[in-house]
Amino acid sequence: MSKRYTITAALPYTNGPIHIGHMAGVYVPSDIYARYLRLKGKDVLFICGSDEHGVAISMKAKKEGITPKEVIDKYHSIIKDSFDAFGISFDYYGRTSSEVHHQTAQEFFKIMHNNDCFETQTTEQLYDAQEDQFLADRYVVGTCPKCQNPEAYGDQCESCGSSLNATDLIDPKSALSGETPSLKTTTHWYLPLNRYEDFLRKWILEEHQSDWKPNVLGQVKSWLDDGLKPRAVTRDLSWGIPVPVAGGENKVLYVWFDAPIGYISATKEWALQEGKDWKPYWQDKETELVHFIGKDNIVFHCVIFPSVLKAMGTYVLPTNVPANEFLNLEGQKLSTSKNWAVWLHEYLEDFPEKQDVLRYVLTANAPETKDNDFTWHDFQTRNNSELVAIFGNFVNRVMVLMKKYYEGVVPNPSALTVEDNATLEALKESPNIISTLLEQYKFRAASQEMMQLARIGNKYLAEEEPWKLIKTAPERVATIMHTAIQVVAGLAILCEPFMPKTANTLRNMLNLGNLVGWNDVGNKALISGGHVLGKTALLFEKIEDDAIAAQLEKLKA
Ligand code: B3M
Ligand code: ZN
Repeated sequence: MSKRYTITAALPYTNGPIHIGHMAGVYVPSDIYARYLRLKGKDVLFICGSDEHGVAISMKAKKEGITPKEVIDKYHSIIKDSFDAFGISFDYYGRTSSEVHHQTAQEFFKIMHNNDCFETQTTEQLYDAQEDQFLADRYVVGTCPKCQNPEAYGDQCESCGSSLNATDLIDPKSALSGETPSLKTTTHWYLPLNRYEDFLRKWILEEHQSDWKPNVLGQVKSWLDDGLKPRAVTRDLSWGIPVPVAGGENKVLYVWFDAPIGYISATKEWALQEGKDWKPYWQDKETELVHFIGKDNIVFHCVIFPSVLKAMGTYVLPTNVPANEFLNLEGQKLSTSKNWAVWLHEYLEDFPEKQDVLRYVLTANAPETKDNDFTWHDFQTRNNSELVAIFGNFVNRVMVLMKKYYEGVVPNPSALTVEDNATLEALKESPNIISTLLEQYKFRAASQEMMQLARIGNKYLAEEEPWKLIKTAPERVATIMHTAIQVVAGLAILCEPFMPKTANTLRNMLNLGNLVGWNDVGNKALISGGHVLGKTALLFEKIEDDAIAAQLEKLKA
């Protein structure tokens, strides 16, 4: 394991709220990874922030009849509140409209410009005469020349992930007027990605062939096989970071040039706030940099941003980019514009205090290797038959019996049986199995191993039936209950990355404090005889059919 971890989560555009697709794809897995490493005692910096430039925001502003500034202020706080409510434990959540970010992005551009990392090209670009607006990025929609997706944008096709020049689109239409664009000459600065092909092929397809996910390697390989082309890193737009060199008047940095630099700016802002040095987290070879993103962001995090970092010369490159695929909802693509989504802030209104249920279900069904589907029926089933019937039931029975037989004071055990030892052996093995899976970014499987430990505890109690022995063999019961409470304590720690709220409740119920960490699970009695337990609290409750029916109604409305 490395000396230091810089973990980044994709900066959400502040043109709308966060939905379950964002959580499943990026924010829950990155938070699981950060929390796990902290529990292992590692030096972790978990960074995110709002992505506040780009055409998507200008279009939202135009649609709502407000300014881009009003749009980003509105959604920056909605998004930040959602992350806080769901326990997404960023060490710092910044925003790319900040002064530090503008300076950092402009500094990157100036250094690269002075080192001849760019080429300038005067070309004919798509233009909407009626709106007097050049049409780049989401200002233009057309057919993707690679995969024929009819809804590709000027800079990217979200279906096949390709990064495009607007003039590549087949049958382009202005997203502003719906008209077919004309052409108008303009000059931009281009990042000649072709210069980085050999470096990218060696770094990714050779050095990381074995530890990067196949879906990521596949996309990168297809672009490299096609040959990389220069990509414009400036735009004829008014909303964005001004181009800081002569000739850059009325032009701004392309949002995907500036946004990933936002990870570094946010690190600087964190360091300023904490009185720390930001450089080791981005410029020390011992730092492990991991980018958590959705698959539509792979080209920017595996090709463009690494090329920028390479050009800058003093930065580390990501050791992994474990991109997830997409989550669908009730069999259809999540869609902000069609309001076919489960918005986090609305989920909390309907299911207050049930953040961990959603975190667990989105992890158990995460689209880690292929697109996956979220259904409300599955949400209900996982809650009722796993969280309530196994995890919650096991913990509750142990706590109730501890109270009933011992006034909440853990008894001392006597001789252990084969069954007791088998259960304690499973407890000892569980953290290692989960660690291996988490360090391979297999969060889905890791969550099921955590649930398996609860299953083992539940089964142990059901088979040992202490309630039948309490009169005839009280010492045996004391041993069973001492064994069972070790499993409950293990769960309190092992469930924390996945369900932090539940872990906190459990730690309080057990009076476990914060001294116990991941490495202690299974290696010593987490709770010894004489330990006074806290008050029992309900961890989960059944979700009834009518609550699910109401969600389906709402979705279809
Ligand atoms: N905001 C795209 C997205 O939300 C973009 C991510 C930026 S990460 C530097 O999918
Ligand atoms: Zn495509």
